[in-house]
Amino acid sequence: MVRETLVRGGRAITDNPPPGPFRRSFWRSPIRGPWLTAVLGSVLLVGITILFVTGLASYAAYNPDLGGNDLTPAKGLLGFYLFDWPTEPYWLYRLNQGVHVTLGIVLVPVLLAKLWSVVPKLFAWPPARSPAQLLERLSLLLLVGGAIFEFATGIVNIQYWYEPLPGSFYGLHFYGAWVFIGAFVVHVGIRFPRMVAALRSRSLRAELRVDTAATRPEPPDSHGLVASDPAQPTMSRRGALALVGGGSLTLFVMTAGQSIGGPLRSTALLAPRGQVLSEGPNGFQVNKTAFAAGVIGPQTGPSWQLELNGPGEPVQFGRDELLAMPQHAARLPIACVEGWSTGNQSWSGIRLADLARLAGLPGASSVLVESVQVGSAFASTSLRRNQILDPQSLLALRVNGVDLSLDHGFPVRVIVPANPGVHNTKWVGRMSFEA
Ligand SMILES: Nc1nc2c(c(=O)[nH]1)N[C@H]1C(S)=C(S)[C@@H](COP(=O)(O)O)O[C@H]1N2
Ligand SMILES: [Mo]
Repeated sequence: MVRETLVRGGRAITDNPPPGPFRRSFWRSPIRGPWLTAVLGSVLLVGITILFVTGLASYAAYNPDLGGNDLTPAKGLLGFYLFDWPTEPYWLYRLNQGVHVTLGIVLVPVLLAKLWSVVPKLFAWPPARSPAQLLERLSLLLLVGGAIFEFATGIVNIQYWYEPLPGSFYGLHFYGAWVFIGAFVVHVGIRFPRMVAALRSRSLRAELRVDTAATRPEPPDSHGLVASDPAQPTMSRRGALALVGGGSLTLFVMTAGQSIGGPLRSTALLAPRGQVLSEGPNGFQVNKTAFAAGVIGPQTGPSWQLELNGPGEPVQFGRDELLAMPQHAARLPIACVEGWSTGNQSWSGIRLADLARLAGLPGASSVLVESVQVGSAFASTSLRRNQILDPQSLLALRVNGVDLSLDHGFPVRVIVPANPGVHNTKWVGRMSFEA
């Protein structure tokens, strides 16, 4: 008697989900099914892998193992892969960030469509059929939460909406990436065979010829994606893919130009730093103006001097003395972590290697560069040996044939090939070379 009630009670839970989204009959789209999910999933599989690799590379480019650069002090084992970021090819960081940011933005519609395609599973009933299923659902929480977190923090950062971030972007995005990628690897490991089978179940080419009227649901599946009570189609699978692809393409056209430059730059309307300011030699993008950085006083006036520190006594040079030294030229872009970059600019100034020699440390393993700006995380940076030694690495005094403008770092700024923009310190006041 007691046993029977228990069994009946159990059935009641299984068979009578609460009304609304917990019932399979609630989800009626005739195009939802394993095939559509697998198509979107395979795009994300490739895209997110590229995002992860370019993200790790981007982090390495910051030299987080040097001096004051440590962006996430407690990264511990997660920094295992760090390597010496090269200075060649000079466009490496520009390409890396362009791909990372543009791809991240372009994948947003795909991610949203993928989440839509599996949303009935969020309401699976009963919520936990077995401990194993509960564990799987918790891992999906990390997967979906991790994806939304990474995309959201990335977009917030490139749009300069720092306010909603509860901490440093670098730490949040870095740790978030590891949590997310862990869940992602588990998910792909479990679902890969199902994805391949679903992709084989119909031909993409054939599907792209099916219009709305001829659209039929996929055969019933055991995973709860195909509608049990499908509605009349209002959109074909082709239409759904075109909607997602069109959204991605629109986002591409509205952002890619900020990294690629050329004619696309004028359509990069979603990019806060995509546009050039004017045609003049100093007209290329400015991230933070001198005014915004608080560099408005006499710090950069006639009394300004560059201080070089090495093993001996510090030495000082005024701007005229620096201009009297051998000047070298380099055509290099500024490429920001946020994805925007300038075209190549013609910089001229003194080689960092020559400054290391002047400081008495020609074989310096690193240099701490400090700006006259105060109170900003961007006011100092550490560069490593290969960056000091590259003949294109300059302390620039002039750009495109004229003196640097105050906004671009007058009296002197760092410019190093393949360097993240933020490490090309402006308004430099002191350089300390270390053995
Ligand atoms: N002292 C100082 N240097 C700085 C910055 C800053 O805020 N302060 N911004 C950095 C960032 S984030 C970038 S992308 C580049 C931008 O250089 P630009 O303004 O000349 O284009 O300068 C870098 N150098
Ligand atoms: Mo930047």
